Amino acid sequence: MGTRLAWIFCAMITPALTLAEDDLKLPDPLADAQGKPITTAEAWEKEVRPRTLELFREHVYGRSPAAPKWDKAASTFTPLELPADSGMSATDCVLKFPTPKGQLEVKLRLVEPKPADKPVPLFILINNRAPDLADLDKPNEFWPAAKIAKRGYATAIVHVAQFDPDKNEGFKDGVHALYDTQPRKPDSWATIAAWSWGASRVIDALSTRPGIDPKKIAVIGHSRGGKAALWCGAQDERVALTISNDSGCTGAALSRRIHGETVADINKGFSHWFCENYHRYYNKEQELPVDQHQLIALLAPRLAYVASAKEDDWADPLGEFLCCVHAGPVYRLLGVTGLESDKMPEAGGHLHGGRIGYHIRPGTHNLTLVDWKEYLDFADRHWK
Ligand code: GTR
Repeated sequence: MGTRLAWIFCAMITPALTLAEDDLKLPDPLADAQGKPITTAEAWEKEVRPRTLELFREHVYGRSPAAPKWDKAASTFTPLELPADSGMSATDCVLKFPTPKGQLEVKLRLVEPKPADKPVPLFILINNRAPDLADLDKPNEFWPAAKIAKRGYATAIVHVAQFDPDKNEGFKDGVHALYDTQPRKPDSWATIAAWSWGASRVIDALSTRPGIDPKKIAVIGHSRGGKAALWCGAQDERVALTISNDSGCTGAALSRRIHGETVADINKGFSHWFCENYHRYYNKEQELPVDQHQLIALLAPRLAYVASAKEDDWADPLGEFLCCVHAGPVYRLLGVTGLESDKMPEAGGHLHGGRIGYHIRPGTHNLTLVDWKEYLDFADRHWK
């Protein structure tokens, strides 16, 4: 404990973070299978990136099935009535996908700015909270659709329960009922991976919509939804900007810091979120073949954003920041800057200049208007 406090103190006063590396013994994100650091973008793309993805599949999130073909003809898009001066249009979409055991139906609400003279970027929010956050008659901070539209962005909200209800019932419902075969394997996908896979199904459909710019699709999630957003962005390279809002343990926080929620805590509290293999690492973080900075590295050179809340100690804000710092070598190898600085901002501050954005907001665990403003500012800076 003493060492950890001393380390936090050092990290706060010095921009150099070599001590963190020594202390945490993080896996080198650029190491090949023999442990030797690679030096070319090609080796990253062909060798280390696929291997890193496989390690996360096998040991953490589990393996998801291949994408089904979106059934465009069977899907429906129903416009909602909104006041003419609302500055937006809204559409209820019901997407259909054939699966091995019947049809998957995905419902979502899409809000687009109006008028729009060219295709616009899209923010897909993975909603792990109440379904009525999608209700446009009840404006809320979690999905401030009208405000997002006013900034010139489209946004869609999709509820996680239709992919997999957030409960441990032995993987009998949601997409597991449509895909899984028994017995389950130690690396079978679980709930977080099902949500990530679901967000990719939304991209299947909305990336073909004429009003949407398919090169500017962001996937965002809060907390458990943020873990899902990161895993979605890691696997699905159509995601141009991946946003983790307070995702914490097995999201954007380094597991080896053992601060706040640990691998044992999360697996005991939510035994249905990750694959069975991940349960082998209770109090054995050092034995994990990957740590979460490598998940951010899988987003490189695409845009990534990690946000923390100052009082959200359970999610380990410093661990989330360091995760971004330690993804940096991969961004650099690919010729771009990850975080623009290794120095953690004070609460209220942000880093928007690099391909990895970061902010820490005063206050507690939540997705708020303050967070959304930061995300939209970051998107403006990199996309407009
Ligand atoms: C907590 C859990 C976190 C986080 C959070 C949430 O109870 O320990 O990992 O996901 O729930 O989703 O709000």
